[in-house]
Amino acid sequence: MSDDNQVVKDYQRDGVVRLRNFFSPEQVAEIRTELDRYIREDLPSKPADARTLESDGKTVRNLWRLNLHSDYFQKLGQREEITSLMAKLVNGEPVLSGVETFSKPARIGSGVPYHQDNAYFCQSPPDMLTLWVAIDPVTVENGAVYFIKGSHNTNMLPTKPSGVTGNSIGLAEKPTTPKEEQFCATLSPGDATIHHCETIHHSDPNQTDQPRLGLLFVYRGSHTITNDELKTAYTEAVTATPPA
Ligand SMILES: O=C(O)CCC(=O)C(=O)O
Repeated sequence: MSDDNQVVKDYQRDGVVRLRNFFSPEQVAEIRTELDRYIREDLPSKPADARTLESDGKTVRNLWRLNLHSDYFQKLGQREEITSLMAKLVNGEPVLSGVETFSKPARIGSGVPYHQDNAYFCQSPPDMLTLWVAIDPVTVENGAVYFIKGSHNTNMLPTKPSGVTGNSIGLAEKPTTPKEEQFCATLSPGDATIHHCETIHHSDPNQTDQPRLGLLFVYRGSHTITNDELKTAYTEAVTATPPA
């Protein structure tokens, strides 16, 4: 079985898969340099919904819409070696619909409530996913993402507005799967995970001195369409706690 076929098999079964050395150390270094440059030189002139800040009002929690705001990240997300794998996972022509960061800075990085991404993406069929690439080491202590394997098979669960800036909608009920039984995605720089848009996941605040920067690429199959019911719930939540 080729590597890609194994990834497809694991992804379909579990709704999440970890890929070691997805980007080389050189690519990771280049991405970090470009993110730093973007924040310093470009972000100040971008609209408010290009980022979410942490509670200190100055540290970046998330960069949003980098595919629209940056040629570099748009091109990176469209590289053939990436999109050829994405095509197999979204069951069709992959459309790059987002590039963003979950930066989780040292000491101040906030948590992410239990959620399914399709509460934000609102797509039917749910042929949509996130490729999450570690730029920093990701450890249990600095806020690794926890996934509930197989939860992409449970359809969409009831949601409620979370009141969390940057993650406005979450699950109405905390899942019963204990944390010890969840998949904790510890990663080295350059490693990645791919998760289905209905896989339940969450992450804790970062109370360590080690930052935990992740760069995310979101893809959907070109055949997906907006689900009005999901969109209504999302609009209510994001209106209460913009921008995402
Ligand atoms: O990076 C994190 O802590 C959470 C990421 C997340 O929620 C997502 O990829 O949808």
